[in-house]
Amino acid sequence: MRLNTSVALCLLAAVSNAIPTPQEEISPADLPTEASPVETEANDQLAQLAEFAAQTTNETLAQNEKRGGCSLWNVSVRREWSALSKKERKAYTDAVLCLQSKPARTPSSLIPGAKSRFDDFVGTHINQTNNIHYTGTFLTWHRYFTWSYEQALRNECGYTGVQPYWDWALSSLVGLENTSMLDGSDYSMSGNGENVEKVGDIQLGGSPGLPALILPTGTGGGCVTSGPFKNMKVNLGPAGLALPGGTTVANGDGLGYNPRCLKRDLTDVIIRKYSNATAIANTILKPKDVYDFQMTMQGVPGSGNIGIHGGGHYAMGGDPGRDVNTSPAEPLFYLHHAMIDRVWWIWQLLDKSERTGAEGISGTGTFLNNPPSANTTLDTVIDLGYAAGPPMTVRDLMSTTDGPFCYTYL
Ligand SMILES: *[C@@H]1O[C@H](CO)[C@@H](O)[C@H](O)[C@H]1NC(C)=O
Ligand SMILES: *[C@@H]1O[C@H](CO)[C@@H](O)[C@H](O)[C@H]1NC(C)=O
Ligand SMILES: *[C@@H]1O[C@H](CO)[C@@H](O)[C@H](O)[C@H]1NC(C)=O
Ligand SMILES: *[C@@H]1O[C@H](CO)[C@@H](O)[C@H](O)[C@H]1NC(C)=O
Ligand SMILES: *[C@@H]1O[C@H](CO)[C@@H](O)[C@H](O)[C@H]1NC(C)=O
Ligand SMILES: *[C@@H]1O[C@H](CO)[C@@H](O)[C@H](O)[C@H]1NC(C)=O
Ligand SMILES: [Cu+2]
Repeated sequence: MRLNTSVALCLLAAVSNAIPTPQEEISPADLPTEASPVETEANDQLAQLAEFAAQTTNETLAQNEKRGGCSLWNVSVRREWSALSKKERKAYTDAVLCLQSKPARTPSSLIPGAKSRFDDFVGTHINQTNNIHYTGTFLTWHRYFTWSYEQALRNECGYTGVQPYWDWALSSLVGLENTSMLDGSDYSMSGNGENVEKVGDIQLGGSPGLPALILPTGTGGGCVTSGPFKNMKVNLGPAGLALPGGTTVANGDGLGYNPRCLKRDLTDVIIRKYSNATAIANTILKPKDVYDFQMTMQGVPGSGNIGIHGGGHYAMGGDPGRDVNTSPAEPLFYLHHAMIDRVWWIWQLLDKSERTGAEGISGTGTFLNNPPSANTTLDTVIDLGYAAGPPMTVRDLMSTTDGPFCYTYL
């Protein structure tokens, strides 16, 4: 039987009632061009920029659907920790604990300290540290790494949610320990470390010839004693751990077995100074090419600014929070890098064709090109070793929806 017109119209009306009223379309002309120095205003600007990125991504998804690819119906939407329900938060930390309980795939002859699937990721990062920071692969490598970790949680530990991110602007506004992510409850990512005596500041040596950068210590410094990760063991490292008093320690190459507690030294001063809403908005709005963008984000050596990337890492503090090589042994690493990826995603979508193609890559395969190495190109291969596979070209990792990935951000 054919639907008669009035029934069809009626159904249509019912359907359109069920769809939330679409938000006002944002045109590029409406977007801010300069970050507001007022944090709350900059935070609103960020919301608008993210909305624009989501809108642009969704237009692509609607086109992809016709081609049978990643679509509005199956795209995963990554959200801020505070936007998850308690149940969703617990499901996430349970999956992380599960990954820490699964046997490693890395042969112990290669990385003796890798004892779990979680450690496979840490070991890969330690092994490649000098080839993935201040390189042409920084953004794509960490995008693929974070995505692979999310897939491991889903495929190996029964997690059905998506990778949450850490909005630093929120921490800057309310204080780290006042966020649901770090309040130490059973539904958090655990809280601060025990408050222990700390003598002296943190000094980052930087490259030879550059002045040391001084960072204050925070309100913890000892073992994490609350929340899901209170019994967690950090197995690998340290490989380049900055300690109060200006020293840096390493346990050989950091690949040996060295079980110890997870330490944190939450430092509001650092998140406020380097990763506030104005700093994030500036990182998105000022750089017009990817060289500038990734340098601003990681901090221009010698500038005295560690960038929004350094801000998140050093605000966690502790061990391995302050260890460039071993930092993925801190479960917060993946929420931090999801935010790095989100900021990049927002920046990319301000000029999609340019910034997801060859023009969106700059740099070589070595830390500040030292020692000199070949330029990174769309054909450069990224290999996550025993953590995950398969090796992928940079080309495949430039978009969160047009290649093998299928995710977006709220
Ligand atoms: C984009 O699509 C996702 C997934 O369907 C949806 O959750 C989100 O609200 C959409 N955002 C915009 C700005 O349309
Ligand atoms: C989404 O659905 C499309 C079409 O069915 C499929 O090609 C694609 O692999 C799916 N992506 C994910 C992540 O499920
Ligand atoms: C955390 O919240 C409390 C209560 O609102 C407030 O007194 C405190 O200053 C906040 N901490 C920070 C670091 O902002
Ligand atoms: C916010 O970040 C910028 C850039 O790092 C910095 O110059 C400014 O002082 C920060 N704001 C506050 C309130 O610390
Ligand atoms: C590598 O990139 C730099 C900077 O963009 C450029 O000047 C140089 O010519 C490139 N080298 C090669 C071999 O393509
Ligand atoms: C470490 O990296 C090198 C290449 O940079 C690779 O050949 C080697 O297999 C890696 N080792 C592990 C344990 O992943
Ligand atoms: Cu890294």
